[in-house]
Amino acid sequence: MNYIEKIAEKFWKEGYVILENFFDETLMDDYNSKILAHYGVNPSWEHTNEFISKSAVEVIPWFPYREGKPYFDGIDKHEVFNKITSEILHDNWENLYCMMMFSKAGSKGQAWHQDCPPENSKKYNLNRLVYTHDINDETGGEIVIMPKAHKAGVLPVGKPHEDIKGQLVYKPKKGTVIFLHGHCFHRVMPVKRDRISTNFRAVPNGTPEDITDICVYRNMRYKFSTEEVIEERI
Ligand SMILES: O=C(O)CCC(=O)C(=O)O
Ligand SMILES: [Fe+2]
Repeated sequence: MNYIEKIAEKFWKEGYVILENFFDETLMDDYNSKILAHYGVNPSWEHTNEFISKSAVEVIPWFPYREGKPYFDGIDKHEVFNKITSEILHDNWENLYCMMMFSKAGSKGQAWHQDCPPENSKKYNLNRLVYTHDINDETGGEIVIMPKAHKAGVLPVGKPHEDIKGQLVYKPKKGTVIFLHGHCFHRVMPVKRDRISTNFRAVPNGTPEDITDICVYRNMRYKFSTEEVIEERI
């Protein structure tokens, strides 16, 4: 088995795989500045207040490629990054979108969630998270992942941020990539300093474009396109 096959094998066993020092520092510094420049001029909040208070998610998303700003091809078109993706998702996988995320210092992070409903194990998104700055004790915003939860069905009902037995907490460094299955339970801890993360989401061939429209939280299912709670979970 070559190293790319080993990475994909680990992904399918655990629901995620973390690769440190994958992208070089100068590229990450450049991208981090470009992202900060965007939020500097456009710090508006894009979710409704009901969503923020109920979901315990405080993130401002930005989709640069949808705005004709393809500034991040050094990740998007990176050969090994995409080879690993092909090994995980097989032939004819597709880019879903590139999403930048910004959380203000003092914000809650993101509650436990699955990026899309887990009922059909063949319908899922692949998160390809790339960190353009270090996440550490000073920044907060650690990512918490429940290993093997991509095969665990639906996220249990409970408090949005409460610890789950078996969870693992990670502090990704600048240049780290996390390939994370969209059904695998994950959350982001409270943010102490302004936090950026980036997600080059991909999907297997034939996945509906709106696969991530409905997100599963411990207290609800939320539909972004209509800004509605479609299920209360109690
Ligand atoms: O920002 C992170 O570290 C994780 C974000 C996340 O949950 C996602 O992009 O699906
Ligand atoms: Fe997520």
